[in-house]
Amino acid sequence: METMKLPLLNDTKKIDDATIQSFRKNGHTLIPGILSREEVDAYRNVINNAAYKYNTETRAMEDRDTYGKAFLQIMNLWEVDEDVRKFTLAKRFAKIAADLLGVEHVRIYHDQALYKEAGGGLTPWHQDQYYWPLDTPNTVTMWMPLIDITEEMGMLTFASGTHKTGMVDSVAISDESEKMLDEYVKQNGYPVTRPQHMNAGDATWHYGWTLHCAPGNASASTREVMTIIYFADGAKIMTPKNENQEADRQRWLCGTEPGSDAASTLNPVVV
Ligand SMILES: O=C(O)CCC(=O)C(=O)O
Repeated sequence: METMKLPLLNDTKKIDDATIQSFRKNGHTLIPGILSREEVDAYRNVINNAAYKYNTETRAMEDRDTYGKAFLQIMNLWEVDEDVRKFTLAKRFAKIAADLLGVEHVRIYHDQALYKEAGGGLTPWHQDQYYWPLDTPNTVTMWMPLIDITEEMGMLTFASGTHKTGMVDSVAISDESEKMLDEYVKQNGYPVTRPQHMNAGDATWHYGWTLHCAPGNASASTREVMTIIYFADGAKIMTPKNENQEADRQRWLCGTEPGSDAASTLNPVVV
């Protein structure tokens, strides 16, 4: 029944050239109003149901490490929930990803719901692509709040221009990455910026190499965010550089051999 009522997101929205240029220069951009209020409300319901159904975190906040305190992380809901599938495989989002990257076709890497609970901790500085055994820098994450959010709910925060360097340090998201990469950002004078406010259905977009972090959630509400990671079609799988990349190769690329196209059944072309 629910399925019948969901708005389909298979039309496309044109992104202006200034937004594309700013994304490529700074490594991130904010695009407002990708979903209407009605659309985001419908998918918020769907994503919330799936996220809480598949969440496996049960520890009290004080018993978690820094990564665990940062958010509930519920991954690849499109694989297990046919309504979330309509969101993650939506052409409206994928076409924006392709236009930002300047490519014809993009594939899905994975989706993840990132719910920063009330009182949840900071998200340490990190680079997403440290985790990904992909041979292209043409990767992008869409980060979309499902409710209106302010800075103090854990707004995503970027160090502009950091995507141009590739891997800064071989460090996973942790207290260590927070310390090392914070120093790196300060020492190199990268501008640090975040939106003050985002409406539900707006989204930020960042390259896989863009350094980013988020403050803790000082509000009384959970910061409900859904993310989708895309990469340019034609990318190949690299020999994993660390054990996290090997785990990703197994999980998100179905164990496909290094040197092959990154094109497993979990990586459909979406546009
Ligand atoms: O939601 C957050 O706090 C962090 C998000 C993030 O690191 C990402 O989407 O790449």
